[in-house]
Amino acid sequence: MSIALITGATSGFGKAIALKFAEHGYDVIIAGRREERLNQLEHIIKDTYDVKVFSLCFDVRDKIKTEEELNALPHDWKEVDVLVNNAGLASGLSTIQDGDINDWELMIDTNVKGLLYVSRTVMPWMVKRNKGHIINIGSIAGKEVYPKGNVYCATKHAVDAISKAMRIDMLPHGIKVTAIHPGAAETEFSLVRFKGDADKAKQVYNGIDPLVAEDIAEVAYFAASRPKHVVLNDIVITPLAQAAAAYVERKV
Ligand code: NDP
Ligand code: 8X3
Repeated sequence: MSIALITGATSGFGKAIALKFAEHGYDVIIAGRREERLNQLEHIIKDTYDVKVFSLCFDVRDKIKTEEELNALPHDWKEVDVLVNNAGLASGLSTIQDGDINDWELMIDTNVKGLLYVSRTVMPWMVKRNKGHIINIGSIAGKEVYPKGNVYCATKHAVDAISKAMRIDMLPHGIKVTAIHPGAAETEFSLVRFKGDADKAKQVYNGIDPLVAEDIAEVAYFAASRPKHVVLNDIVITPLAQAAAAYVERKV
């Protein structure tokens, strides 16, 4: 039996990825801050698939708690085959001169430092076994910058750089590193970015057929299910209506 650990599994991509891996027989470790959502997902997976589920409730920004929660996993659960570093967010959309420094810190602490804390703990388990696959969820914002995207784009550029660096460091250990960079996808992402303003969030997807979480889950599982000698290193995926971060064709 294989094990997948997915951060940010309470919503959007992470939830869909956890369900997809469970559907394909993986035991899954699901992580996030919202305990009730983790419990709900744990029940759904256990009721639907014949796999085991372990829920971990922690904030990836909390270095100590992240290490403690992961290190407290039972020995067998530490044989993680696939780590999906998905937890992340955008907070706010404004020029740098008008930016809210708290938003910047939230994004840097979550998207960059949180991903590193989780990876720093889990990667040695993979190295010990000379086996594993790390899937980092970047963004099209990690490949280009767009107006008012500044710090969010910087954090996702960091994810892109970290993914490349991981690939080099993991090479002697036979561990795969895949970075998936989605464009516009309708999840809770924009609701979070606009701090609960549902109208503003909806406008992001006006007149387009956006990606949905299932699209990303399919790609993540496809990457994880290639033969041993094949690695999908870097994948940019957008909806048909999006040619680049800021080039979107709307039918309105
Ligand atoms: P959602 O808001 O639907 O999901 C985000 C997930 O991240 C939630 O499960 C949330 O869980 C978790 N999360 C956020 N902050 C923390 C934290 N501090 N500690 C632990 N978990 C946290 O958005 P998406 O599914 O769209 O986003 C998933 C990833 O995909 C993010 O990294 C995002 O940047 C990236 N992305 C999204 C795109 C989009 O258009 N939707 C496109 C490209 C990339 P909880 O709140 O329970 O902690
Ligand atoms: C999310 C996609 O274009 O809103 O990472 O930054 S975008």
